[in-house]
Amino acid sequence: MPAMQALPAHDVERALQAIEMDGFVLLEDAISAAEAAELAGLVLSAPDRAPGIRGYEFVVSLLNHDSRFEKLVTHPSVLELARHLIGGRTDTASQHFTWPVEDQIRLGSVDGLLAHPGSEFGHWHLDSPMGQLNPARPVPDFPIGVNSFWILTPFTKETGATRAMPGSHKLRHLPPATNDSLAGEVVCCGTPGSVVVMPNTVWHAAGSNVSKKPRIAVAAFYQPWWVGRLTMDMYPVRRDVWKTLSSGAQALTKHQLGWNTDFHGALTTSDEK
Ligand SMILES: O=C(O)CCC(=O)C(=O)O
Ligand SMILES: [Fe+2]
Repeated sequence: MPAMQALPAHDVERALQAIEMDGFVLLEDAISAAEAAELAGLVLSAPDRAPGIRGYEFVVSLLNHDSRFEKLVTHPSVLELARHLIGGRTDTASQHFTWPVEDQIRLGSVDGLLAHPGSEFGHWHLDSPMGQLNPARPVPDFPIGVNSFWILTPFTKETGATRAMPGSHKLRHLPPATNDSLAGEVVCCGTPGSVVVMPNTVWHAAGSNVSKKPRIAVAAFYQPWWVGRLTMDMYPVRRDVWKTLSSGAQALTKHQLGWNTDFHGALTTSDEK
């Protein structure tokens, strides 16, 4: 079974090469195992859930639950990769406009990815907005978002680790509409505290958790400064919470303060399930 490339968390240069070659990369031990365990517990106690496939829940809007999640979203290597992949130009010479460097990437969402024991295989997809584009047209050859999947409990085939297709970022079309295994897929195995960085040009799908424990991850999704609220299930950080965040996390989420909060979609709280 082929594996994804795994690198020390500080090695941004080689991580970019791995992303260029395969589409995604694992940064190992980007936070400590103890921090991962603490955050896994906080995902389990977070109240706002949106259902996924059977046995699977998105635990939405984690910064509103606990500001300790800002440790993930402001991780310097992940930010550097996101900035490189989707940030604006930093040279002023050939552009008639520029955008402040510190505002070139923004956070779309910070959600827990909770695959309970017995969860089903997820569907192969590209993250928003690629799946909303015209499927009869080529997928852009540049990303319009970068996801980071923080591994908080062990990711193995048995626990339902995310599956991903190396090289799919160069295919320029959507994956087949299936949740079956695809030839050439890799299972994104990793230990708690590691993070998979994956631009939204990469085919991927959740695995099925056949273990006895929940599989817990956090997805922090970064967008370029020229992209707005992609879906109504991206929930904004609350203003009172935003005021308590670090300046780095504030810069990444400030745009969300303008998002309408009247719409709550299929959001439920755990005592309403
Ligand atoms: O939970 C997983 O393994 C995948 C989740 C996913 O694809 C996503 O949140 O975009
Ligand atoms: Fe996804």
